[in-house]
Amino acid sequence: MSFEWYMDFVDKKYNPSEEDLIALFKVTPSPNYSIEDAAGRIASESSIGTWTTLSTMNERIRALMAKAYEFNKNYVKVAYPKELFEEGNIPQLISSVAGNIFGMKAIESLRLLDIKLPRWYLKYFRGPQKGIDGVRDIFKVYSRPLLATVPKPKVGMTSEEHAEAGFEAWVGGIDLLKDDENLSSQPFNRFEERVKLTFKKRDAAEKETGEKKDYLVNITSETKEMIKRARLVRELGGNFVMVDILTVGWSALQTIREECEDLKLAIHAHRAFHAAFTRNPEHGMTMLVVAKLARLIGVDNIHVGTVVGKLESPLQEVKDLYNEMTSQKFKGNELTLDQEWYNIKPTFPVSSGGLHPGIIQEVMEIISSNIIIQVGGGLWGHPMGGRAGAKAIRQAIDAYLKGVDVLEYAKDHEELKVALEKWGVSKPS
Ligand code: CAP
Ligand code: MG
Repeated sequence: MSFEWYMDFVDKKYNPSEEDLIALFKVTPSPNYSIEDAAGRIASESSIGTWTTLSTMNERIRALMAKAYEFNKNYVKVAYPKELFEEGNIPQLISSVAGNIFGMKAIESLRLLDIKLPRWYLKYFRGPQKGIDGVRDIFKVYSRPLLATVPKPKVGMTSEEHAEAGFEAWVGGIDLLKDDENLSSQPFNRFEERVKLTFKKRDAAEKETGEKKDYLVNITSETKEMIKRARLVRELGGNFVMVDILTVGWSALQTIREECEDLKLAIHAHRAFHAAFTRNPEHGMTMLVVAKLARLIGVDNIHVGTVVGKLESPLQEVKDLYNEMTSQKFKGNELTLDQEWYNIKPTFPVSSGGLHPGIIQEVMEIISSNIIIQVGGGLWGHPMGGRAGAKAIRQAIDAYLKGVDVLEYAKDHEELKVALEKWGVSKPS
């Protein structure tokens, strides 16, 4: 139609500059629309355009047009000029390359696969404060996965019960106690009481074991409240806060990152809510994009999936997430883009969700032993209790690191034997 100008945003000869931000999309046009029709709309609506030509256009603004420039089957790359993005503003980035475009009628489904963040953009973010090495330095543990557990039932315990569960798990061999994603400050377990009691138990467990123990304290709440809660964690001698990064939002995460710089607190990123928009292979945004932005803002740990556990986490997705979080130079493939991280520290991948002593070895084989492993039900469901559950997990890890099959190792490790009698090597769903 004469008033349309979407094809002005398609240029297959365009050669992106190093300063361009590149987005890779999987595009399914609606019936009667070509891939170019769809791509032109994506580039237009996510940069300067709208549905019709405009009397207010001029040459300076034309220079800001995004260009759909590379087409490979349903995969389209769009290049965005630097000036489209505000320095240091993640919400604005998402509102651009992951905003209105998902609702365009000419597009049946759209998935933002990856974003290549240019070097100039990275400069405006801190990245992780501790990173993998810094988190490991807290525990002085370098040759095995760090171990975390969430007291289960995931909410319902009183503060006293929560703190007691922490003591049992820490003495059994867990490094990190973790609040569950939906535990904040409920009537039966108020934040301040839980944190004070639990850190007292943490000190007792350190005394009993002679090992460093710590606590991933879920501060998820309204932003000013999160700052208050983070300050209490620091006051009580903690080194970590946990944030449900997607339910608090990007702006709040950026604020908390600034606060944690001053408080010297590491951030554990829980990704609850991600599957609402990352799981559909045809529509939404990949967890890779979420994880890259979280690393850029500066979370120290982030959940990446298990492949073998109860929550959907496909092998390639987990491998890409692990590599993108731990490398300084990520090599892209058909569904991902190259990414250099320069001086942004790596983020510690966390594998969690339906794990138990019988399948921990598979997680380390598939992903790596340089991870944080969280085991909730697979520890608190142990017939001999939480302390034995923790021991069983440490025994399963020891077996792997010694190259011994877990069934063999269980022959002379009681806690592991009992765990395998209950769960075997089953994969929960
Ligand atoms: C795991 C968990 C975690 C999930 C999150 C839960 O408990 O505490 O929140 O791992 O998923 O509430 O389910 P279990 P992901 O160990 O008892 O399964 O790590 O994929 O973000
Ligand atoms: Mg949980």
